[in-house]
Amino acid sequence: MHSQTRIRAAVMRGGTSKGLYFVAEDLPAQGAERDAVLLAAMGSPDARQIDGMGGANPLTSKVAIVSRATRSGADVDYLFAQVVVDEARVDYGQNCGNLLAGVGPFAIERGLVSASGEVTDVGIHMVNTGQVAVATVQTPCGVVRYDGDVAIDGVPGTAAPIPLMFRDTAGASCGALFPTGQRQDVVDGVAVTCIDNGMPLVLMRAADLGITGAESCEQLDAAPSFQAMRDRIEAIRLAVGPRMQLGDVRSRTVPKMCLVAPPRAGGALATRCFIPHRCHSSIGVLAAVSVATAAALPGTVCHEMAVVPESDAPLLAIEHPTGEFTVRLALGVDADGTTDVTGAGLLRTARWLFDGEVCIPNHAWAQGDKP
Ligand code: NQM
Repeated sequence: MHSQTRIRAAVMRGGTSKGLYFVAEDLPAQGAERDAVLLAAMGSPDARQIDGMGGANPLTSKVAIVSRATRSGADVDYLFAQVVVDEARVDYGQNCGNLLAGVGPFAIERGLVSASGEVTDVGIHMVNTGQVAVATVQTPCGVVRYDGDVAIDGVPGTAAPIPLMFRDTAGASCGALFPTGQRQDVVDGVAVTCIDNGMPLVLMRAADLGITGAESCEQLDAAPSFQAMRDRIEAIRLAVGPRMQLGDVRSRTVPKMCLVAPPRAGGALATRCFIPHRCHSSIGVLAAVSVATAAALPGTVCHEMAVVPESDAPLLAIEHPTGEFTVRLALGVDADGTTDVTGAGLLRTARWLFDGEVCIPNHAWAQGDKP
C-alpha cells in the first residue's frame, strides 16, 4: 500500500507570486479534506514549510484551483486559496491577481481553453468574489509562449506580457467601493481610507504612524522600534474589519493594511503594504488597483499627495519596496457628476515552472476517503 497519494499539479510563477495550480477535479471536493490536502501539499503549518512545496512566505504559499466556467461570459473558474504558512488554515476570503496571471496559460496547457491565434483571450471567473477578468495570453502557433521582453518589478529578467483587464471589481468583497460609507474615517486617532476595488485595503498615511514610508520590509517586519507601530496597525485592522462588512478579521487575511507616502521615484504614490501582517515585497495586483483608485478619487487619505495625470485613462505608477506597479484606470463620470473608476488594466507575466504530481501523505485524508 502506498503511503502517499499523487495529485496532478503544476508549479507556476504568476506575477510576483508563486504557487500550485490544480484542475479542480484532481482535488477532493470543497471542504475539510481539500483543505487538509492543500495544507499537506504546502507543508503548513510550519514557519519554514520544510515538509511541503510552500516557500515560507504568504506570496509563495498560494493555490489556484481551475475548472471550466460555471457562468456565462467566462471560459474558466479560478478559485484562489491562501494556505496560511504557520497555521493549519486555508483562506478563500480574497482574490489573488498575481496567481491570476498564470491561470490563462494553465487553462490552455491543460486543455480547458483552446488557443485561438497569435493571442488568446481567456475570460476568468474569479470565484472568490464573482467578477470576470480577461487575460490575454501569447499563443503563437497554438502554443503558450512564456518568453518575451516584458519586465515587471519584483521578478528578475523578462517574459511574455499577459495583460489583465478588470471591470466591476468595486466592492468585490465588502459590497461597496468605500465600505464604511465614507472616504475617510478616523480610527485610533489615525485617518484611514477603507476601500475595496478588488482587494479590501485600509490606507493610512505613513507620516501619521511616525514613519517616512521609505523603510525596507525587513525594518517594518522586524525592527523592535517598529513593534508599537505594528501593534497599532493590527489594532486598527481589527477595529475596521466589521465596519468594512468583513466581520471579525482576527484570523482572516483581509483587509490588507497599506501605508502611503508622496511618490519618491516619479510615480503616483509610494506604498508599503502589509498582507496583513508581513510587509509585501512589492504589492498585490488588486491591491495596486485599489490603491490607484483611492489615489484618483478626491476625499481619500492619499488623493492630495498622489500625482495623478489628467486623463480619463490615467497611468498610475504605484511605487513599492522593489520598484513600481503601473495601473491604467478607466475613469467615468456618474449621473450626479462625480468621478468614478469603471475599470483597470495592467501588465503581468507568468512562467510554467514544473509539471507533475504533488505527493500527499495518506494521513491528510479521513480514513477510507482517498480519491
Ligand atoms: O492584490 C498578495 C499578491 C497578493 C494578492 C496579498 C494579489 C492582489 O501579491 O491581487 O495579487 O495581498 O496577499 O500575490
